[in-house]
Amino acid sequence: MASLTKNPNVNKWVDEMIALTKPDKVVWIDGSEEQLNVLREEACSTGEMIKLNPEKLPGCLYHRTLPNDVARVEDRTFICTSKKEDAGPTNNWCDPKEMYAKLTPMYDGVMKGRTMYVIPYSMGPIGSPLAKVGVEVTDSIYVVLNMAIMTRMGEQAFENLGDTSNDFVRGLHSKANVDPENRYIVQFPEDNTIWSINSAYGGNVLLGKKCFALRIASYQGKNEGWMAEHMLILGIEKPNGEVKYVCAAFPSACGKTNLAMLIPPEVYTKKGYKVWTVGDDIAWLKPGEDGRLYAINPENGFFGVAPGTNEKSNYNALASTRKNTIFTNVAINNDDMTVWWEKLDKNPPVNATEWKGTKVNGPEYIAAGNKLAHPNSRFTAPAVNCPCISPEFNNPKGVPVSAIIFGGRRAKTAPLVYQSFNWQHGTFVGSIMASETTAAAAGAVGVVRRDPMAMLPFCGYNMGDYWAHWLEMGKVLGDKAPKIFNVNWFRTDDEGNFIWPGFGDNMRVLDWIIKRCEDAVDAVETPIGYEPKPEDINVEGLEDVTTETVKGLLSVDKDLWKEDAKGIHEFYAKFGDKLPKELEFELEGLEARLG
Ligand code: OXD
Ligand code: MN
Repeated sequence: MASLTKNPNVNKWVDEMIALTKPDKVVWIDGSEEQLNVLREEACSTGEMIKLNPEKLPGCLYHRTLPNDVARVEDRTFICTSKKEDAGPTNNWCDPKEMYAKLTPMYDGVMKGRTMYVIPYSMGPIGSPLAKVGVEVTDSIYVVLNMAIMTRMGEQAFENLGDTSNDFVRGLHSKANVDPENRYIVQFPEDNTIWSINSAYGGNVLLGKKCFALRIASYQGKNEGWMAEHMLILGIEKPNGEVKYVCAAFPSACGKTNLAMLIPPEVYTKKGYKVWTVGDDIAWLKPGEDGRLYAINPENGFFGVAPGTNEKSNYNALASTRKNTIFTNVAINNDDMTVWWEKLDKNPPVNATEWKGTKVNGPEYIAAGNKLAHPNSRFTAPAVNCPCISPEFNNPKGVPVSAIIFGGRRAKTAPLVYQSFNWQHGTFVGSIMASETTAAAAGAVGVVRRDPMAMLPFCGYNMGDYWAHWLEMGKVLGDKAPKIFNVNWFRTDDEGNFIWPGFGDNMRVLDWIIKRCEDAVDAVETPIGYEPKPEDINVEGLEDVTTETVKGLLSVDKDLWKEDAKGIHEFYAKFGDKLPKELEFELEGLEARLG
């Protein structure tokens, strides 16, 4: 099939990839519904995808991955820069020449007997000065169909690139034999290149997402004066119609999608507050003409964790999945070909197929201690489906950011919310983020790990240099910089129960944050930052939470923090002289204030 672009850089690279992988056939993806329908039919005829109930879930497809291939694989993810120190102590590193030499034979002829799909895509709205183009070649229809939801895919992306530019990210993916022993997810930031092999799971193979929009883009951002962050973007519309935008970074599976699509509690909706979703996972941020920081969501859909999503926890996410959505590794209700996952409702299907493909009696299977859906099972849903998608979603300029929020899952240390003293201190607050691990990444669950800015698995270069870039951006933005906050929805009582109700009620904390950005409310200075006066967190309409409860949620246990500071010293020590002096200074300041 003929190329869809005159761009010689794209064509040369695609020819090289064809010569390497030797597919039987090459299909350029133009993005048309017609072509996508042919691929959907083909995938359903081979069993790669399963068509779901056309009345209840129109346009929805089901896919199951191999049980060995259900999450991102951080231990097999590499940043290959010519100098090891440019990848830094938190990334796996390998010399690019060595890695190319190791992987090239694995790709040699890997697509024999298969079709290569050439996918042009834009990360960011077409025509946006903040958008970037990628081309992914893959032997997986599942990848094509997911990229069709997650990106602006097809010929239009080439229009953005033009006929001569070389500024596109080259992504080579082959599922090969889905062999976990030879699985590699490799970023070559100096070459704008990503090679992924032996996986067919989302985060490893939808190369526009984590690999490009975070790892490669963070590196590009450092060189080009912008930032690629693991952040949701939401707009809070106030009763006067004004919308304030905030970005928030949480480690994987801490409820980013839930916060992004939050429905405010009644005390707020009845006054006229509304929340608009711009993005649920990734933000690209760049200073605008007026000197403020602007954010776009480079993605075009949501690749969300299904279990736990329900009418109550996230009405908008669930609504987003009711048409044209791909479900991966959830359970099927064979009676009506719909889908089910843990906590969707209290009625697991009796006639079920669990995520690995075995027919089971759902309630009995669960009673025996099994899960019907994999804990990291996903929906890939188009952003346009979301009832609260922001009218600014496609705005090429992006949205102006008033606040940046960090957060994690900490049972005792971090209070419900605090504000940093300034951008430098805020950078410090982001750098000391920590959380308990979850099922989104392979490995142990429930272990506390440092996850600065929620970027630990996604920063495409040395995290010390990344912090320096943050500090630099603060200087560029000056007094127009967003205010920086930290939140923790996950404090527990002595029995291990969450104290704060979370979900829609997080609006009460966002309300304080917005008021702080507007200088409309006071704060109390504590050793760790500015905290609300307990009575300034609106608890009207809450059953179990009083101002007294909030007071407890805001308490700072100095001994725990002193212990934490020791851990931060250890963590910082890894970065040697790449650690910005400013952060060391902030840590010393914290310790001095703790006494
Ligand atoms: C994700 C993740 O899939 O952060 O978004 O793991
Ligand atoms: Mn994420």
